[in-house]
Amino acid sequence: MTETSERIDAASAKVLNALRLALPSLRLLTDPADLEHYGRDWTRRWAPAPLAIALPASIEEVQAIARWASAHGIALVPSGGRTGLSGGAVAARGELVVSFERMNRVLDFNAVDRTLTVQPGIALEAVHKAAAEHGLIYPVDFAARGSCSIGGNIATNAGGIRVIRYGNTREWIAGLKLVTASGDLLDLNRGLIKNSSGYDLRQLAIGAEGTLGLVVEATLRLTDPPPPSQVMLFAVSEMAALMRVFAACRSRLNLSAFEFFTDRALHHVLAHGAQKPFDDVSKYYIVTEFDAATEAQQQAAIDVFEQCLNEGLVNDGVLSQSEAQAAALWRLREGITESLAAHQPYKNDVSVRISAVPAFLEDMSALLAREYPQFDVVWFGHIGDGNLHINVLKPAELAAAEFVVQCERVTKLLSAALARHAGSISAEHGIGLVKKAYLADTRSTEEIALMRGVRRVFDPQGLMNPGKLFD
Ligand code: 2HG
Ligand code: ZN
Repeated sequence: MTETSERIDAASAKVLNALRLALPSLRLLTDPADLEHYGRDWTRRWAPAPLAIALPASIEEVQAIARWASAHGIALVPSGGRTGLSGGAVAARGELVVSFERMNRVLDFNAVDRTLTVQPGIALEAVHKAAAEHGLIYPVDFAARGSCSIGGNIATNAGGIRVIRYGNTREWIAGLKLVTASGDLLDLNRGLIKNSSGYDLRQLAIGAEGTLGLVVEATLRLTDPPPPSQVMLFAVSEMAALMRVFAACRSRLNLSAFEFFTDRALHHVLAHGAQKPFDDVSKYYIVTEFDAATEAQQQAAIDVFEQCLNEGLVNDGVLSQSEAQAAALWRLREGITESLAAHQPYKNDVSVRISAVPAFLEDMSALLAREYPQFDVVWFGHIGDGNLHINVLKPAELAAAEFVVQCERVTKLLSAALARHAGSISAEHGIGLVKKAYLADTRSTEEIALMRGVRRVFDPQGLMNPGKLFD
């Protein structure tokens, strides 16, 4: 060990001792295996190097941690399920990771307000279960439901597969408790439906990626379960047909999801154990879910399929006849991320207005074909919301760093295309560390200056998840 690293270690030990003294009951982890485990998210691009991991059990402990951090100039990285895809939960620069793993309970259900108050570390799936126990639903949903946490969903304003009907996470947050950098506790909106009393700091904190404070409690709005539904899978040959199928479906069916993926995505998900839906291969596939409570609604789905077939928009289709069949069709879409993970994919998560999707798709496919001739490029996503995911797979023989350099060059071009189509470089995964360099392409200089200003007001020392969103 060099003299400098010994000095750093001694300084770290001293600040950690100050934390132990201030909070003797706080659980702190410093084992290398824990630092590695809690210091990263699903991006796997940065080597984790946190100072330590704190596992607070109460809001008071989180407040004390924030006060200690501010006194000693230590950066804090909030941590939930660490399923993020943008590096938002990465701790690679001696930060203290604040894991909400122990703050994972349901605190309250209010039947009149139809709200569920939870701690930030609760998994999305546990929220779904808790809502179901009261005959209600929390409608935000996506494939990582079992491992992602509500705190992380709030930090990124998570979207998912039912945004088309229910909107993003921000629509469902009735109240938030936030611990600021100074250790103050803000009780924001307190479950109110109507509140016209100035700036909505709750909404500011949603999607702020932990840069404005630590979410320590959330009151979630719940709603009635949807009517029975069916799932239909379409096989489509032409890119230009995708949004025409969307228009046909939307005009006749009450949609709760409209998702797409390409033949490359199907190839990987089948290789990962999913069931083949059709004998023939098509270039594109659509998975759509819609209300099918009545015979008329079920017939409408068949009519839409026939109409699309007659107009030459689709080649084939499957309509689920049971929950098991619906789940098998969903697996083709929801299993994609996992099926690609071994290929160390470089991910884009972009959006444009729904009306701009056809023109953007044209531009994007030309750009990707031109710039990535040598790579396996997999597209899929929430096309009914204008949100596309692009996963570029790393060839086994290419070094990870070189692969990222190549993908970043193309992302710059993609970002310029998004600017032309008035889109966003991140639809639902957040900016984190991964997309900082592109933020200015789809947010104006004035907006970014104001965002930085807001951040300074909340966190003058810049200790709350620094380096995420912007430097
Ligand atoms: C999804 O829609 C997730 O499945 C993950 O947002 C997307 O892996 C991805 O790029
Ligand atoms: Zn998604």
